[in-house]
Amino acid sequence: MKCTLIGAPVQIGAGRLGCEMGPSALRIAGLASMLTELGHEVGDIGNVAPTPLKPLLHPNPAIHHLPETVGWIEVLEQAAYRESEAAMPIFLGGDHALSAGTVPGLARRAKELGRPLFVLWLDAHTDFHTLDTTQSGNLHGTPVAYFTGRSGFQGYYPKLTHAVDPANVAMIGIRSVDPAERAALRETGITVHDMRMIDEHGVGVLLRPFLEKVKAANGLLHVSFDVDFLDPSIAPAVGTTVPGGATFREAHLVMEMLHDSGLVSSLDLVELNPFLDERGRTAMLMADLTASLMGRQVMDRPTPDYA
Ligand code: DIR
Ligand code: MN
Ligand code: MN
Ligand code: MN
Repeated sequence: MKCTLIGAPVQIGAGRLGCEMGPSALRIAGLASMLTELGHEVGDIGNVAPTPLKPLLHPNPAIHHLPETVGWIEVLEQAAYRESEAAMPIFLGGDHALSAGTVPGLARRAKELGRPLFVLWLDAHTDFHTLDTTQSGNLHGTPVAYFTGRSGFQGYYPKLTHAVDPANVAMIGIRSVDPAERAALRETGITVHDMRMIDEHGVGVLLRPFLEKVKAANGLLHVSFDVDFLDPSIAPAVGTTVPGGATFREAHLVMEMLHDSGLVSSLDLVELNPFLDERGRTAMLMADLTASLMGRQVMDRPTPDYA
């Protein structure tokens, strides 16, 4: 398959700096050559840069870097729309605010193809705040609310051309939800599989019906993969670690099932903060997981050496 790497060095959406180095670390971890070895045709358009800043002030005093975030959303919406025409775009983040750009761009593409867009959100967090409800003011906590069309962004984030139907969004790995997010999630059709459900049923059992739904609808599937989906013991390089995350095998199984489904049409790799990493081990794990998503089998996988 043809895939295109797109660096999105967004860091102002998170609470601490460092995600700007994420695209470099993922490239240095060897992502492109891993995908080439799997038989894919890999392009890399380098990093994109945000559109020029427009002054914007929101009444919520916690919010920081709103104009910068909007600049990233604008450029990434265009990049996602453009790059999804001829190849599978793989966005190298960058913090999760970038998905407020990539997902709407992919939704515009899906609409043009007459197919529904589905989103698999792999994260410890639901990122379901509006500009009014965020208490941290870290705008990486807002993309899902925005791209599913919740109100509370008008006049600030760009006007959405096509919202994603909340019934087409599934979240897996959830274990840190703010009260305002929880209340709002109850009102939507978003599927939330928290860690307790993974413990009890196994991640494969939870993922399979969602994949079947995408297939039955002839949908496109976007995967948004936040490093903190993973347990911090295997993935320390993220600013918002939460104990009790997905294990090495749970994460690989998700990727392997996604590959077997043949449904994935785009991918975000987000929240990697190389400043917090241990000699690149989280970057290498994210690259290896991407290789699983792109077809590497257990029996082919080199024994990892993340030490
Ligand atoms: C928290 C943390 N819900 C917030 N969100 C994070 O700041 O809104 N998302 N870390 O990835
Ligand atoms: Mn996130
Ligand atoms: Mn997260
Ligand atoms: Mn959040």
